[in-house]
Amino acid sequence: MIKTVSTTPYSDQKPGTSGLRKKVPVFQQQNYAENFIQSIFDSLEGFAGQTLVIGGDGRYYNREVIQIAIKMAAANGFGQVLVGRGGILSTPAASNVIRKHKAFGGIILSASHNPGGPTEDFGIKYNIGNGGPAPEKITDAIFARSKAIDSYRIADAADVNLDIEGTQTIEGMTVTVIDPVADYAELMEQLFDFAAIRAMFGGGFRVVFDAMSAVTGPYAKEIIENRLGAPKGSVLNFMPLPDFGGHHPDPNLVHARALYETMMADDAPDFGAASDGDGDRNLIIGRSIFVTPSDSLAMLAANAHLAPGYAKGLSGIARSMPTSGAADRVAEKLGIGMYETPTGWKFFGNLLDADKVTICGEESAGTGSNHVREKDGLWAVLLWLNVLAVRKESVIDIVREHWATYGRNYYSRHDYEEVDSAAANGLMADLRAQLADLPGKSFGGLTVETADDFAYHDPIDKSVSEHQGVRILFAGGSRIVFRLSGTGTSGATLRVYIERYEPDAARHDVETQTALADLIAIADEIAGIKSRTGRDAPSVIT
Ligand code: G16
Repeated sequence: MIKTVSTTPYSDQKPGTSGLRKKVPVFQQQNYAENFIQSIFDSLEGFAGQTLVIGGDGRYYNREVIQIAIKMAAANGFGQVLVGRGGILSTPAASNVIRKHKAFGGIILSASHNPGGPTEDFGIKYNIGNGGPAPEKITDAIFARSKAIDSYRIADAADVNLDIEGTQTIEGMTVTVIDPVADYAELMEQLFDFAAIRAMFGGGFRVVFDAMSAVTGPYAKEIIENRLGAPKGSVLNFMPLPDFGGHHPDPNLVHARALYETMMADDAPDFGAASDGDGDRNLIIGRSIFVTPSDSLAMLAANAHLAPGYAKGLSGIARSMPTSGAADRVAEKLGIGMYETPTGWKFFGNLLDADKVTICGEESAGTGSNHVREKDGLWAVLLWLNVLAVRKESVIDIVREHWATYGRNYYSRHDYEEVDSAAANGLMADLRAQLADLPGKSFGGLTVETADDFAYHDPIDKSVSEHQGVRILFAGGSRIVFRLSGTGTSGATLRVYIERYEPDAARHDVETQTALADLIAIADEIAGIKSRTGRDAPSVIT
């Protein structure tokens, strides 16, 4: 039986950088998830009888919302739901399933790298038929609908058994529980030279992958250990846990500290990597060298042709605005297009669909390509492994040679988390007010060349996205960017991105924070970070 249930709107269901992210107790309010899911369906047209993909990163509340989403999909007229066994689908795997099975779209339940558990974070996002995050015109429509919604539709049916692969039926809609790993592993085998990587592992190359008790565990076990033959135990923390073992499943130097220390030790493995809650981010560490996400994008772009899936070269590269300019130099050398987009993977979708770009990346540990429409943690790991297997050099040698060829973009991001929202908004407003006066001013020997609030003009659909971050560019190529995160769930997170370009190879060995010290001081001088936030130091430095 299909029920129509009366409801009242919530005012806070505005999707952020990547879907709606809130604390679990917020999602547990009466009809909260239902309202948002109905608002998604009400903002779409033409899905009657079509396929919807549903899956999540396995965090606390995943199974409950999956049952709700399946029953609502049935009541709203979808013809079929494909759902990952156990309710599991990594974000890139969901993107692949949507594309491969020509689904109308997908609902992915995740709060990415944010912690999970009864009082931690949860999230819902909608992906369109190309497999990518819904563009702003859809997320804006969802938000508008969520403020006016007065009822939702749901099938009054028993829960679907998510743990057995196969087909069940709800109100005439087919629900197929699929192996969450199979389609994705098959795609990776098409893109990369598994035989070469297998041979490298057979020759004693040591890899360690930390799945951080999150969704990539089953994928990494199957691909890295079973198919590529790395020794059992190469994949750590491979059981997805609802609370990620109490940790932040965030692959950075703070939350993946143990991996970092392993990789800095005298007897370190050759290659270390980690992924996040939903499997779309990556951390790459070679023996005694951390590769920043911005550098990793540039290095993967420069070497991608060594993998079979990219042998014919790249059509172009895209990066988010705060990501360092390292990839720009690669694009220039390759003679291909370079696109600078706002933060958020959704902005890459049009460029990928139009084949303007093949590889995209963000400073926030995201790299990916046209194989799906999401960033993809394991993909980045496998591309690195493929490059290492072909070049037969160490990570540190590849990094050093890259810097020697292109110059080094020293880069760091300073996050001030859970700052008072009014203070953070005030800081940004004051920065915007200073923009016109900054050009020509000097700060400790560095002169501001230009300063603006980044606006993106999408070259494909001509949409304009404004207020995407304050950029202060100095003569000589150094840069400071300020923006507020769109993924936090309490207070505001101020992100300060600091970059300096150093062409001289003799100066490529300076410790990053030291190399950026003058710019870090200037950032505080211009924005008054310490006085406004009351913080002496960032909460996280990446
Ligand atoms: C999401 C988006 C990314 C973005 C990141 C950080 O990643 O998909 O495109 O770069 O958030 O965004 P913000 O700086 O606004 O917090 P994820 O891995 O959290 O889904």
